[in-house]
Amino acid sequence: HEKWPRGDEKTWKDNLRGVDQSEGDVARSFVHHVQTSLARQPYNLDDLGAYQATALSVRDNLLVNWNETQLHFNRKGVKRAYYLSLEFLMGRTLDNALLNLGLKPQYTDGVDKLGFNIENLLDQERDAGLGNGGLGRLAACYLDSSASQELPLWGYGLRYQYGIFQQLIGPDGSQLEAPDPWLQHDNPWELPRADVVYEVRFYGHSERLEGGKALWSGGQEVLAIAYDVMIPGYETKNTNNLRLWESKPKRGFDLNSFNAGDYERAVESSNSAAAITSVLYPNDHTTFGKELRLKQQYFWTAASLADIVRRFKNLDKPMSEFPEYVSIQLNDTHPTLAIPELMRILVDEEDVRWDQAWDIITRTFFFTNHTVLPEALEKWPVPLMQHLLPRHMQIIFDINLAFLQAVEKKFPGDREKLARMSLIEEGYPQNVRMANLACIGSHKVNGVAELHSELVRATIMKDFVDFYGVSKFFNVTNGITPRRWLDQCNPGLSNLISETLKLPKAAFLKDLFKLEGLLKHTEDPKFIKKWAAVKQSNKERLAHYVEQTLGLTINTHAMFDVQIKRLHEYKRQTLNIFGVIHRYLTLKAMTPAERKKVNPKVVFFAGKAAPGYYIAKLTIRLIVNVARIINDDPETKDLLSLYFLPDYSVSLAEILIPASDISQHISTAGTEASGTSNMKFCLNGGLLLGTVDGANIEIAEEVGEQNVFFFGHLTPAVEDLRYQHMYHPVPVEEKCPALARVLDEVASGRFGDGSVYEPLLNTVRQNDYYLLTEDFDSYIQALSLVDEAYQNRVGWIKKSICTTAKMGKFSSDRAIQDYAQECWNIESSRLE
Ligand code: B1N
Repeated sequence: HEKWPRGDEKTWKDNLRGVDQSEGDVARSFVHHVQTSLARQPYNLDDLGAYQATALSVRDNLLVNWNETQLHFNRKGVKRAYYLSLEFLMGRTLDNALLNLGLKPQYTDGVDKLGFNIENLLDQERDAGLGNGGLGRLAACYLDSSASQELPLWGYGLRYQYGIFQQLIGPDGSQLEAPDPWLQHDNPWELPRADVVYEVRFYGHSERLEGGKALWSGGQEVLAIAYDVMIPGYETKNTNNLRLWESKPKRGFDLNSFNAGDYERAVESSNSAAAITSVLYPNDHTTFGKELRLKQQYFWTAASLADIVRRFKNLDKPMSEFPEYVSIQLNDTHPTLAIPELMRILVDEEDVRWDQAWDIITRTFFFTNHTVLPEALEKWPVPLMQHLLPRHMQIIFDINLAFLQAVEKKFPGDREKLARMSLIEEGYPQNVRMANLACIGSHKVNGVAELHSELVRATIMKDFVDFYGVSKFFNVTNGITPRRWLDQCNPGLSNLISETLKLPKAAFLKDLFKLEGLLKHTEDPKFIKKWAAVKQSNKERLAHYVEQTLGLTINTHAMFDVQIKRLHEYKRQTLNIFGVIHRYLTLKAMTPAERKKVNPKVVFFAGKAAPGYYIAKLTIRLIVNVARIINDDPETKDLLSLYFLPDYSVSLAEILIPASDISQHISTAGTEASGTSNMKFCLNGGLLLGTVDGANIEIAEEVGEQNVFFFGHLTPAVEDLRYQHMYHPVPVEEKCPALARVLDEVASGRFGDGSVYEPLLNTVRQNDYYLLTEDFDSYIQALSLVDEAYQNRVGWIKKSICTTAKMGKFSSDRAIQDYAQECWNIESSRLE
């Protein structure tokens, strides 16, 4: 690399000076892209065109840094880590890129000179919604942190044509789904890599050869094409890569069928190849056993491993050293096929002996579990896997045989243990248990918050803890990037913090523990006033958004109470809406004099339901219809109003979170693995109303229990309570009269045809698996403690400041360092 490959060295060097970044140069580069890349006329350039020109200009900066980062790490021959995730919920890129590059002022002025407002241009960008919720957004935060910490980490995922569906609310209040064509106007943040292409095989047959090898042939071959997304670090030139794969037919059409006059068959193979990466599966926490989903998983892991192995081979090291140069993090069980796939590559293609290959595997992979809910544990029918991936099925059986022999040796005669630990679940059909495979193929297994990791050890992985010892199982509490979730979404607060701490923003955005410095100022009345003013203006920003998009007017002097997350029974949006109805009934029963003492409150919900999740969709319908009634009630509407904001997304979260006074994280204890929006609210000075679950617990440890509103039963009680509900049911009327009253009001038709909600009400009246009847009273009590605390406004603001001040632990920079040190053994290296 030290010699210029061709031509005149000086000409190269003179022209390789990078991209200019002064304000005048910004304008020049913008206009250049308008003229050439976009081929548009300046006089009819709209905001969308101006956004595109800005994005292309910023991208030039990223590309230079991206290239140099790859060269830098290649030259150093460093160990790399790879984050395999089916979901990367990136949201928008332009604002983040400007912030991380430190170019926001130059671009603000540059586009201003040309007659555009930067904020309006930022609003033109579509979210990259390649994920469902927390798991996908976590992956995005980790990419930001690894680039910012100058760690050599790449993400690998799929380039879905359609991301998470767009949510609409129909006339009767139900969720409707529309496709999300996010790639419609070209995506400036990706770079197609026509030269990075792999062939991926499906179906066919596998013939065993001597020495444990096999020959897999026939079937269907499709192409995987790489698209690279640049991931800029904050205050560094280091720019990492997210490589997304697109599927394409290997041949545009099958010439044989074409000649036979069967046009439909000829294009069929091309249709099915393209289908693989066409759409993100919109379910979280459930598995459907769909063949196309298994195809996605294999397509992605095969392409990613081929790429990783090729990069390793460029180092010219023996295969035995693979784990010294490569660590692979499995984001949940979705990429577990990477384990048998690497076995296949090593044994069948690289002539590595079986035992040595298995040793390489178990030093390379690391596995993160994100849920203990049984319906989310992935299983694939053996016949399906045999058909689609015959060689992998053989490998899984062979791994299982050796593994069960080792278990038998350690626990002789324990047939039940063997049956539980087997990679194969018996039944008709048999199933492959992906979590068991991910566990035994990985060096370490982690959960995502202390309680959750403990539950992983005590429940789904208990037998494996007995077998391997406890040190294989550990915790990495999730984190969030303070760049997006403080500075970008709440510039007012970020500026106030910087001014108060007398530190440049970079100081606390890179070391979030520095926020503790705010604690010194909690008694300063001027600071308290400024803090309150920032919250107020964020509420107004949200109200403005709602006015613009829904045409509704919001009282910004009310308390803002927010619950935004995927709709799921375990997250208990039902508890919240029943609480709202309870509040409404209470208000209705008050005299006007009593009402005068009540503090006004606005309740916000947002979130998507999986399209096939009937109860979750019914919950949305109930929320929307309750809102229609109570927002229209002249007696109460100034004291209580309710909004369901459609089409929740990363961008909407960036507006909602900074505006919240209190947010709700109210899952049945032991069901929410971590939660990450709880961290985002607290970082932005919102207080937390929650159960003793997931990361809520660690947040309370940091900020002090006096600053968190906890309620409800604890995890150890849940199992017993469920048992009682099963075998000694008590009617709701007896167990919890207040809740029974609410259910009756819904059933009676007060919020529209009550019979519609019968199935939803029955989930509570019948076995109440998520224990609403057990937690409702203490929930209502916690809500009144919130009201009481809010009456003392200065006291509330002090709580808010103390909360933000103690969020240091929840930076994803800390989390990514935990992974880098505990698992991957990779080192930071700064590009100068
Ligand atoms: O992962 C987040 C956690 O903060 C949340 O508590 C947890 O619920 C979430 C199957 C999932 N767990 N499992 C999923 C997503 C998609 C899918 O197809 C399961 N998501 C979580 C980050 O750790």
